[in-house]
Amino acid sequence: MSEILTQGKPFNEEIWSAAECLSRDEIQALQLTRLRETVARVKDVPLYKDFFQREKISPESIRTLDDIRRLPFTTKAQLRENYPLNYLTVPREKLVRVHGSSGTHGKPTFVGYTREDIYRWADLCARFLYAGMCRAEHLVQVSFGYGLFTGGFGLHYGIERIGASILPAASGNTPRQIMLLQDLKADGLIATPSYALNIAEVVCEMGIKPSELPLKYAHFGAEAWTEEMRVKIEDQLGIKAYNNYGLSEILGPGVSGECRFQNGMHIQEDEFFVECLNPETLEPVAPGESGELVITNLNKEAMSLLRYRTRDIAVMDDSPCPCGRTTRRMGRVMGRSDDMLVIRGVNVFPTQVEEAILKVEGVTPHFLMEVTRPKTQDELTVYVEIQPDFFSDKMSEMENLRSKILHEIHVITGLRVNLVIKEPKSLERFTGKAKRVIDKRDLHKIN
Ligand code: DLL
Repeated sequence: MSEILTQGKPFNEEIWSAAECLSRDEIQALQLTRLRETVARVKDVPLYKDFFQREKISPESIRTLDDIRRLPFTTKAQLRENYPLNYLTVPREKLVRVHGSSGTHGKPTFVGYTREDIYRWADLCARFLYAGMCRAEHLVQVSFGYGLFTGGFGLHYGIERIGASILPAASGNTPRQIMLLQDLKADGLIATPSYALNIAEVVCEMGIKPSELPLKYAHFGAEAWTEEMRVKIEDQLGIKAYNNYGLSEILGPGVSGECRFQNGMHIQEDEFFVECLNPETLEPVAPGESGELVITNLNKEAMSLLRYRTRDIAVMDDSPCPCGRTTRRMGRVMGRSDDMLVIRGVNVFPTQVEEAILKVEGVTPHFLMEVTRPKTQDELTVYVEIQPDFFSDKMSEMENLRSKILHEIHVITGLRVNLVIKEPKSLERFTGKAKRVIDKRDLHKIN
Protein backbone atom coordinates (compact mmCIF):
# COMPACT_ATOMS: atom_id res chain seq x y z
CA MET A 1 0.00 0.00 0.00
CA SER A 2 1.23 3.46 -0.79
CA GLU A 3 1.05 5.05 2.56
CA ILE A 4 2.38 8.04 4.41
CA LEU A 5 2.27 6.37 7.80
CA THR A 6 2.36 9.24 10.21
CA GLN A 7 1.83 7.18 13.32
CA GLY A 8 4.39 7.96 15.95
CA LYS A 9 5.02 11.48 14.68
CA PRO A 10 3.38 14.26 16.67
CA PHE A 11 0.16 15.44 15.09
CA ASN A 12 0.71 18.96 13.83
CA GLU A 13 0.02 21.28 10.94
CA GLU A 14 2.71 19.65 8.79
CA ILE A 15 0.87 16.34 8.93
CA TRP A 16 -2.59 17.54 8.01
CA SER A 17 -1.54 20.14 5.48
CA ALA A 18 0.47 17.52 3.57
CA ALA A 19 -2.82 15.83 2.75
CA GLU A 20 -5.34 18.64 2.84
CA CYS A 21 -3.58 21.50 1.07
CA LEU A 22 -2.49 19.80 -2.15
CA SER A 23 -3.14 21.43 -5.51
CA ARG A 24 -6.02 19.98 -7.56
CA ASP A 25 -3.49 18.30 -9.88
CA GLU A 26 -1.66 16.74 -6.95
CA ILE A 27 -4.87 15.47 -5.34
CA GLN A 28 -6.07 13.98 -8.61
CA ALA A 29 -2.73 12.32 -9.34
CA LEU A 30 -2.75 10.76 -5.85
CA GLN A 31 -6.36 9.63 -6.29
CA LEU A 32 -5.60 8.03 -9.64
CA THR A 33 -2.62 6.10 -8.24
CA ARG A 34 -4.69 4.93 -5.30
CA LEU A 35 -7.70 4.06 -7.44
CA ARG A 36 -5.50 1.77 -9.53
CA GLU A 37 -4.13 0.18 -6.36
CA THR A 38 -7.68 -0.30 -5.10
CA VAL A 39 -8.71 -1.99 -8.36
CA ALA A 40 -5.74 -4.33 -7.99
CA ARG A 41 -6.65 -5.03 -4.37
CA VAL A 42 -10.30 -5.94 -4.94
CA LYS A 43 -9.96 -7.93 -8.16
CA ASP A 44 -10.63 -11.30 -6.51
CA VAL A 45 -13.40 -10.15 -4.17
CA PRO A 46 -16.66 -11.95 -5.08
CA LEU A 47 -18.44 -8.59 -5.26
CA TYR A 48 -16.33 -7.52 -8.23
CA LYS A 49 -14.50 -10.52 -9.70
CA ASP A 50 -16.97 -11.49 -12.45
CA PHE A 51 -17.61 -7.91 -13.44
CA PHE A 52 -13.89 -7.19 -13.74
CA GLN A 53 -13.36 -10.26 -15.94
CA ARG A 54 -16.36 -9.55 -18.12
CA GLU A 55 -15.58 -5.85 -18.57
CA LYS A 56 -11.82 -6.38 -18.74
CA ILE A 57 -11.13 -4.10 -15.78
CA SER A 58 -7.54 -4.03 -14.60
CA PRO A 59 -5.43 -1.37 -12.88
CA GLU A 60 -3.92 -0.48 -16.28
CA SER A 61 -7.36 0.01 -17.80
CA ILE A 62 -7.97 2.91 -15.36
CA ARG A 63 -6.26 5.73 -17.22
CA THR A 64 -8.01 8.78 -15.80
CA LEU A 65 -10.23 9.44 -12.80
CA ASP A 66 -13.21 9.53 -15.17
CA ASP A 67 -12.66 5.82 -15.71
CA ILE A 68 -14.19 5.33 -12.27
CA ARG A 69 -17.47 5.38 -14.20
CA ARG A 70 -16.51 2.03 -15.71
CA LEU A 71 -16.44 0.47 -12.25
CA PRO A 72 -19.52 -1.21 -10.74
CA PHE A 73 -21.63 0.25 -7.96
CA THR A 74 -21.82 -1.48 -4.59
CA THR A 75 -24.97 -1.56 -2.50
CA LYS A 76 -25.82 -2.42 1.07
CA ALA A 77 -27.88 -5.36 -0.27
CA GLN A 78 -24.74 -6.82 -1.88
CA LEU A 79 -22.86 -6.54 1.40
CA ARG A 80 -25.71 -8.36 3.10
CA GLU A 81 -25.55 -11.12 0.51
CA ASN A 82 -21.88 -11.50 1.37
CA TYR A 83 -22.51 -11.64 5.12
CA PRO A 84 -20.62 -11.63 7.42
CA LEU A 85 -17.31 -10.55 5.84
CA ASN A 86 -17.05 -12.14 2.42
CA TYR A 87 -15.54 -9.01 0.93
CA LEU A 88 -12.24 -8.80 2.77
CA THR A 89 -9.09 -8.12 0.76
CA VAL A 90 -6.77 -9.56 3.41
CA PRO A 91 -6.77 -12.91 5.22
CA ARG A 92 -9.07 -12.85 8.25
CA GLU A 93 -6.12 -13.13 10.64
CA LYS A 94 -4.79 -9.74 9.49
CA LEU A 95 -7.85 -8.02 10.98
CA VAL A 96 -7.35 -6.26 14.28
CA ARG A 97 -10.92 -4.91 14.65
CA VAL A 98 -14.44 -5.52 13.40
CA HIS A 99 -17.23 -2.95 13.67
CA GLY A 100 -20.79 -3.15 12.42
CA SER A 101 -23.44 -0.79 11.22
CA SER A 102 -26.69 -0.80 13.11
CA GLY A 103 -28.87 -2.56 10.57
CA THR A 104 -32.54 -1.78 10.65
CA HIS A 105 -32.98 -5.15 8.94
CA GLY A 106 -31.82 -7.44 11.71
CA LYS A 107 -28.19 -8.34 11.24
CA PRO A 108 -25.51 -5.65 11.12
CA THR A 109 -23.17 -5.13 8.19
CA PHE A 110 -19.66 -5.90 9.39
CA VAL A 111 -16.55 -3.94 8.57
CA GLY A 112 -12.97 -5.12 9.06
CA TYR A 113 -9.82 -3.12 9.80
CA THR A 114 -6.13 -4.02 9.71
CA ARG A 115 -3.65 -2.37 12.03
CA GLU A 116 -2.74 0.12 9.29
CA ASP A 117 -6.42 0.90 8.72
CA ILE A 118 -6.82 1.67 12.41
CA TYR A 119 -3.79 3.99 12.39
CA ARG A 120 -5.03 5.75 9.28
CA TRP A 121 -8.53 6.05 10.71
CA ALA A 122 -7.09 7.75 13.80
CA ASP A 123 -5.23 10.20 11.51
CA LEU A 124 -8.38 10.95 9.54
CA CYS A 125 -10.44 11.63 12.66
CA ALA A 126 -7.58 13.68 14.11
CA ARG A 127 -7.55 15.77 10.94
CA PHE A 128 -11.17 16.85 11.08
CA LEU A 129 -11.09 17.27 14.86
CA TYR A 130 -8.04 19.52 14.52
CA ALA A 131 -9.77 21.50 11.77
CA GLY A 132 -12.59 22.02 14.28
CA MET A 133 -10.37 23.42 17.04
CA CYS A 134 -9.41 20.31 19.03
CA ARG A 135 -5.89 20.70 20.41
CA ALA A 136 -3.43 18.62 22.44
CA GLU A 137 -4.06 20.59 25.63
CA HIS A 138 -7.82 19.89 25.61
CA LEU A 139 -10.00 17.37 27.41
CA VAL A 140 -12.73 15.94 25.20
CA GLN A 141 -15.76 14.04 26.44
CA VAL A 142 -16.89 11.28 24.09
CA SER A 143 -20.62 10.74 24.57
CA PHE A 144 -21.04 8.30 21.70
CA GLY A 145 -21.75 4.66 22.30
CA TYR A 146 -18.65 2.46 22.36
CA GLY A 147 -19.33 -0.84 20.65
CA LEU A 148 -20.08 -2.08 17.18
CA PHE A 149 -21.00 1.52 16.28
CA THR A 150 -17.95 3.21 14.76
CA GLY A 151 -18.55 6.59 16.43
CA GLY A 152 -17.13 5.96 19.92
CA PHE A 153 -13.90 4.18 19.03
CA GLY A 154 -13.34 6.19 15.84
CA LEU A 155 -13.41 9.55 17.56
CA HIS A 156 -11.64 8.17 20.63
CA TYR A 157 -8.49 7.29 18.71
CA GLY A 158 -8.65 10.53 16.71
CA ILE A 159 -8.60 12.59 19.90
CA GLU A 160 -5.79 10.46 21.30
CA ARG A 161 -3.86 10.94 18.04
CA ILE A 162 -3.96 14.71 18.52
CA GLY A 163 -2.58 14.18 22.01
CA ALA A 164 -5.67 15.56 23.76
CA SER A 165 -7.16 13.72 26.76
CA ILE A 166 -10.31 11.71 26.42
CA LEU A 167 -13.11 11.20 28.83
CA PRO A 168 -14.83 8.12 27.41
CA ALA A 169 -18.22 8.81 28.99
CA ALA A 170 -20.20 6.84 26.36
CA SER A 171 -23.86 7.74 25.94
CA GLY A 172 -26.67 7.81 28.49
CA ASN A 173 -27.18 8.95 32.08
CA THR A 174 -27.41 12.59 31.11
CA PRO A 175 -27.14 14.22 34.58
CA ARG A 176 -23.88 12.28 35.07
CA GLN A 177 -22.63 13.47 31.67
CA ILE A 178 -23.19 17.04 32.84
CA MET A 179 -21.45 16.42 36.14
CA LEU A 180 -18.43 15.05 34.23
CA LEU A 181 -18.40 18.00 31.85
CA GLN A 182 -18.43 20.42 34.74
CA ASP A 183 -16.13 18.72 37.21
CA LEU A 184 -13.45 17.75 34.73
CA LYS A 185 -13.87 20.96 32.72
CA ALA A 186 -14.12 19.36 29.31
CA ASP A 187 -13.26 21.66 26.41
CA GLY A 188 -14.91 19.53 23.74
CA LEU A 189 -17.91 17.23 23.42
CA ILE A 190 -18.51 14.41 20.94
CA ALA A 191 -22.12 13.27 20.47
CA THR A 192 -24.99 12.97 18.06
CA PRO A 193 -26.72 16.33 17.65
CA SER A 194 -29.90 14.88 19.12
CA TYR A 195 -28.07 13.69 22.22
CA ALA A 196 -26.46 17.12 22.56
CA LEU A 197 -29.93 18.59 22.49
CA ASN A 198 -30.94 16.23 25.24
CA ILE A 199 -27.87 17.28 27.28
CA ALA A 200 -28.65 20.97 26.64
CA GLU A 201 -32.19 20.48 27.93
CA VAL A 202 -31.02 18.84 31.15
CA VAL A 203 -28.36 21.57 31.61
CA CYS A 204 -31.16 24.11 31.45
CA GLU A 205 -33.36 22.15 33.89
CA MET A 206 -30.46 21.98 36.34
CA GLY A 207 -30.35 25.77 36.27
CA ILE A 208 -26.85 25.88 34.77
CA LYS A 209 -26.18 28.81 32.45
CA PRO A 210 -24.22 28.22 29.22
CA SER A 211 -21.53 30.59 30.52
CA GLU A 212 -21.01 28.34 33.55
CA LEU A 213 -20.17 25.36 31.36
CA PRO A 214 -16.49 24.98 30.50
CA LEU A 215 -17.29 23.57 27.02
CA LYS A 216 -15.90 25.43 24.01
CA TYR A 217 -16.82 23.26 21.05
CA ALA A 218 -18.48 20.04 19.95
CA HIS A 219 -18.21 17.72 16.99
CA PHE A 220 -21.55 16.27 15.97
CA GLY A 221 -22.24 13.58 13.43
CA ALA A 222 -23.88 10.22 12.72
CA GLU A 223 -27.28 11.70 11.86
CA ALA A 224 -28.83 14.48 9.85
CA TRP A 225 -29.33 17.86 11.51
CA THR A 226 -30.04 21.38 10.36
CA GLU A 227 -28.46 24.82 10.56
CA GLU A 228 -31.40 25.85 12.79
CA MET A 229 -30.48 23.04 15.17
CA ARG A 230 -26.85 24.19 15.16
CA VAL A 231 -27.89 27.70 16.23
CA LYS A 232 -30.08 26.28 18.98
CA ILE A 233 -27.41 23.97 20.44
CA GLU A 234 -24.62 26.54 20.12
CA ASP A 235 -26.79 28.99 22.06
CA GLN A 236 -27.91 26.57 24.72
CA LEU A 237 -24.44 25.19 25.44
CA GLY A 238 -22.41 28.30 24.62
CA ILE A 239 -20.19 26.45 22.12
CA LYS A 240 -19.18 26.16 18.46
CA ALA A 241 -20.68 23.02 16.91
CA TYR A 242 -18.94 21.33 13.97
CA ASN A 243 -20.44 18.74 11.66
CA ASN A 244 -18.65 15.55 10.63
CA TYR A 245 -19.72 12.72 8.37
CA GLY A 246 -18.90 9.11 7.70
CA LEU A 247 -20.39 5.66 7.46
CA SER A 248 -19.25 2.30 8.73
CA GLU A 249 -19.20 0.50 5.38
CA ILE A 250 -16.59 2.94 4.12
CA LEU A 251 -14.69 3.47 7.39
CA GLY A 252 -16.79 5.15 10.07
CA PRO A 253 -16.42 8.82 11.03
CA GLY A 254 -13.57 10.53 9.16
CA VAL A 255 -14.88 10.80 5.61
CA SER A 256 -15.40 14.56 5.99
CA GLY A 257 -15.64 17.25 8.63
CA GLU A 258 -16.00 20.97 9.09
CA CYS A 259 -13.22 23.42 9.81
CA ARG A 260 -13.60 26.49 12.02
CA PHE A 261 -15.43 28.34 9.23
CA GLN A 262 -18.36 25.89 9.52
CA ASN A 263 -19.12 26.19 5.82
CA GLY A 264 -19.37 22.59 4.68
CA MET A 265 -17.43 19.43 5.41
CA HIS A 266 -13.97 19.02 3.88
CA ILE A 267 -13.81 15.64 2.20
CA GLN A 268 -10.62 13.70 2.92
CA GLU A 269 -9.93 13.24 -0.75
CA ASP A 270 -6.65 11.40 -0.36
CA GLU A 271 -8.66 8.48 1.08
CA PHE A 272 -12.08 8.73 -0.58
CA PHE A 273 -13.33 9.47 -4.04
CA VAL A 274 -16.78 11.00 -3.68
CA GLU A 275 -19.23 11.29 -6.56
CA CYS A 276 -22.55 13.14 -6.32
CA LEU A 277 -25.03 11.41 -8.62
CA ASN A 278 -28.65 11.63 -9.56
CA PRO A 279 -30.03 8.58 -7.72
CA GLU A 280 -32.31 7.66 -10.63
CA THR A 281 -30.06 8.13 -13.65
CA LEU A 282 -26.78 7.59 -11.76
CA GLU A 283 -25.29 10.43 -13.78
CA PRO A 284 -23.38 13.27 -12.08
CA VAL A 285 -25.63 16.12 -10.96
CA ALA A 286 -24.96 19.68 -12.11
CA PRO A 287 -22.79 21.79 -9.75
CA GLY A 288 -24.84 23.07 -6.83
CA GLU A 289 -27.54 20.41 -7.24
CA SER A 290 -28.18 17.80 -4.60
CA GLY A 291 -27.47 14.17 -5.35
CA GLU A 292 -26.61 10.85 -3.76
CA LEU A 293 -23.08 10.51 -2.44
CA VAL A 294 -21.34 7.53 -3.98
CA ILE A 295 -18.02 6.78 -2.31
CA THR A 296 -14.98 4.74 -3.32
CA ASN A 297 -12.31 3.78 -0.79
CA LEU A 298 -8.86 4.69 -2.08
CA ASN A 299 -6.63 3.44 0.67
CA LYS A 300 -8.27 0.88 2.93
CA GLU A 301 -6.44 -2.36 3.37
CA ALA A 302 -8.89 -4.83 4.92
CA MET A 303 -11.77 -4.03 2.60
CA SER A 304 -12.33 -1.45 -0.09
CA LEU A 305 -15.67 -0.65 -1.63
CA LEU A 306 -16.09 0.66 -5.15
CA ARG A 307 -18.74 3.31 -5.77
CA TYR A 308 -20.68 2.54 -2.60
CA ARG A 309 -24.21 3.91 -2.83
CA THR A 310 -24.57 5.66 0.50
CA ARG A 311 -28.19 6.82 -0.11
CA ASP A 312 -27.14 10.08 1.56
CA ILE A 313 -28.28 13.20 -0.25
CA ALA A 314 -26.06 16.30 -0.23
CA VAL A 315 -24.61 19.07 -2.40
CA MET A 316 -20.92 19.35 -3.32
CA ASP A 317 -19.06 22.63 -2.95
CA ASP A 318 -15.91 23.37 -4.93
CA SER A 319 -15.48 26.96 -3.80
CA PRO A 320 -12.26 27.84 -1.95
CA CYS A 321 -12.35 27.79 1.85
CA PRO A 322 -10.66 30.58 3.83
CA CYS A 323 -9.02 27.97 6.07
CA GLY A 324 -6.58 27.12 3.26
CA ARG A 325 -7.56 23.49 2.87
CA THR A 326 -7.98 22.72 -0.81
CA THR A 327 -10.24 19.70 -0.49
CA ARG A 328 -13.76 19.72 -1.94
CA ARG A 329 -16.52 20.19 0.58
CA MET A 330 -19.93 18.64 0.97
CA GLY A 331 -22.94 20.40 2.42
CA ARG A 332 -25.07 18.97 5.17
CA VAL A 333 -26.59 15.59 4.46
CA MET A 334 -30.27 16.40 4.06
CA GLY A 335 -31.17 12.83 4.84
CA ARG A 336 -30.94 9.35 3.45
CA SER A 337 -32.94 8.61 0.35
CA ASP A 338 -34.48 5.72 2.31
CA ASP A 339 -35.59 8.16 5.07
CA MET A 340 -37.23 10.32 2.48
CA LEU A 341 -40.99 10.07 2.74
CA VAL A 342 -43.12 10.40 -0.32
CA ILE A 343 -46.42 11.83 0.83
CA ARG A 344 -49.04 12.23 -1.88
CA GLY A 345 -46.24 12.56 -4.41
CA VAL A 346 -44.25 15.12 -2.41
CA ASN A 347 -40.77 14.21 -1.15
CA VAL A 348 -40.13 15.15 2.48
CA PHE A 349 -37.05 14.71 4.64
CA PRO A 350 -37.27 14.90 8.44
CA THR A 351 -34.62 17.67 8.29
CA GLN A 352 -37.10 19.84 6.38
CA VAL A 353 -39.62 19.49 9.18
CA GLU A 354 -36.87 20.26 11.71
CA GLU A 355 -35.93 23.38 9.77
CA ALA A 356 -39.57 24.50 9.55
CA ILE A 357 -40.57 24.04 13.18
CA LEU A 358 -37.42 25.72 14.47
CA LYS A 359 -38.39 28.88 12.64
CA VAL A 360 -41.32 29.30 15.03
CA GLU A 361 -40.64 30.89 18.40
CA GLY A 362 -41.67 28.71 21.31
CA VAL A 363 -41.28 25.38 19.51
CA THR A 364 -38.65 22.91 20.73
CA PRO A 365 -36.54 20.76 18.37
CA HIS A 366 -38.25 17.61 19.66
CA PHE A 367 -40.60 16.24 17.02
CA LEU A 368 -41.93 13.06 15.52
CA MET A 369 -43.42 12.31 12.12
CA GLU A 370 -46.03 9.62 11.71
CA VAL A 371 -47.16 8.41 8.33
CA THR A 372 -50.43 6.57 7.91
CA ARG A 373 -52.68 5.61 5.04
CA PRO A 374 -56.22 5.72 6.45
CA LYS A 375 -57.84 5.10 3.06
CA THR A 376 -56.04 5.46 -0.21
CA GLN A 377 -54.03 8.57 0.54
CA ASP A 378 -51.00 9.03 2.74
CA GLU A 379 -51.31 11.31 5.74
CA LEU A 380 -48.44 12.86 7.60
CA THR A 381 -48.92 13.80 11.23
CA VAL A 382 -46.25 15.91 12.87
CA TYR A 383 -46.01 15.91 16.65
CA VAL A 384 -44.12 18.86 18.08
CA GLU A 385 -43.31 19.81 21.62
CA ILE A 386 -43.48 23.40 22.66
CA GLN A 387 -41.62 25.24 25.38
CA PRO A 388 -43.33 25.34 28.80
CA ASP A 389 -43.78 29.12 28.78
CA PHE A 390 -45.52 28.94 25.41
CA PHE A 391 -48.02 26.34 26.56
CA SER A 392 -51.22 28.20 27.25
CA ASP A 393 -54.86 27.62 28.27
CA LYS A 394 -55.92 30.30 25.87
CA MET A 395 -57.36 28.78 22.71
CA SER A 396 -56.45 31.78 20.60
CA GLU A 397 -52.76 31.64 21.57
CA MET A 398 -52.52 27.95 20.84
CA GLU A 399 -54.34 28.38 17.54
CA ASN A 400 -51.96 31.15 16.59
CA LEU A 401 -48.97 28.94 17.32
CA ARG A 402 -50.52 26.05 15.38
CA SER A 403 -51.09 28.11 12.29
CA LYS A 404 -47.52 29.47 12.38
CA ILE A 405 -46.07 25.94 12.58
CA LEU A 406 -48.36 24.65 9.82
CA HIS A 407 -47.46 27.61 7.65
CA GLU A 408 -43.70 27.04 8.00
CA ILE A 409 -44.08 23.32 7.29
CA HIS A 410 -46.11 24.13 4.21
CA VAL A 411 -43.62 26.73 2.97
CA ILE A 412 -40.66 24.36 3.33
CA THR A 413 -42.19 21.04 2.32
CA GLY A 414 -45.16 22.09 0.20
CA LEU A 415 -47.33 19.77 2.29
CA ARG A 416 -50.41 20.25 4.39
CA VAL A 417 -49.92 18.01 7.41
CA ASN A 418 -51.82 17.16 10.57
CA LEU A 419 -50.26 18.79 13.58
CA VAL A 420 -50.38 17.63 17.17
CA ILE A 421 -48.96 19.99 19.76
CA LYS A 422 -47.50 18.04 22.62
CA GLU A 423 -46.81 19.08 26.17
CA PRO A 424 -43.23 19.84 27.13
CA LYS A 425 -41.13 16.71 27.71
CA SER A 426 -43.70 14.28 26.33
CA LEU A 427 -41.79 13.03 23.28
CA GLU A 428 -38.96 10.53 23.47
CA ARG A 429 -35.37 11.75 24.05
CA PHE A 430 -32.39 10.02 22.42
CA THR A 431 -28.88 9.17 23.52
CA GLY A 432 -27.68 8.04 20.07
CA LYS A 433 -29.24 8.49 16.67
CA ALA A 434 -32.72 9.99 16.90
CA LYS A 435 -35.70 8.20 15.39
CA ARG A 436 -37.97 10.82 13.90
CA VAL A 437 -40.24 8.80 11.63
CA ILE A 438 -42.84 6.15 12.34
CA ASP A 439 -44.21 4.70 9.16
CA LYS A 440 -47.50 2.96 9.83
CA ARG A 441 -48.33 2.32 6.20
CA ASP A 442 -48.42 -1.32 5.38
CA LEU A 443 -45.70 -1.12 2.77
CA HIS A 444 -42.48 -3.01 2.39
CA LYS A 445 -39.54 -0.65 2.43
CA ILE A 446 -37.27 -1.24 -0.50
CA ASN A 447 -33.57 -0.72 0.08
O1 DLL B 1 -22.82 7.04 11.85
C1 DLL B 1 -20.45 6.96 11.41
C2 DLL B 1 -20.27 8.21 12.16
C3 DLL B 1 -20.11 8.16 13.52
C4 DLL B 1 -20.21 9.43 11.50
C5 DLL B 1 -19.90 9.33 14.22
C6 DLL B 1 -20.00 10.60 12.19
C7 DLL B 1 -19.84 10.54 13.57
P1 DLL B 1 -23.27 4.41 10.53
O2 DLL B 1 -23.84 4.04 11.83
O3 DLL B 1 -22.90 3.34 9.57
O4 DLL B 1 -21.96 5.24 10.73
O5 DLL B 1 -24.30 5.40 9.84
C8 DLL B 1 -23.95 6.03 8.64
O6 DLL B 1 -25.25 7.98 9.25
O7 DLL B 1 -24.90 7.00 5.83
C9 DLL B 1 -25.62 8.94 7.13
O8 DLL B 1 -26.93 8.61 6.73
C10 DLL B 1 -25.62 9.20 8.63
N1 DLL B 1 -24.66 10.25 8.97
C11 DLL B 1 -23.41 10.11 9.44
N2 DLL B 1 -22.87 11.34 9.67
C12 DLL B 1 -23.80 12.26 9.31
C13 DLL B 1 -23.86 13.68 9.30
C14 DLL B 1 -21.86 6.44 11.37
N3 DLL B 1 -22.87 14.45 9.73
C15 DLL B 1 -25.04 6.98 8.24
N4 DLL B 1 -25.00 14.25 8.83
C16 DLL B 1 -24.69 7.75 7.00
C17 DLL B 1 -26.03 13.51 8.40
C18 DLL B 1 -24.94 11.56 8.86
N5 DLL B 1 -26.04 12.17 8.40
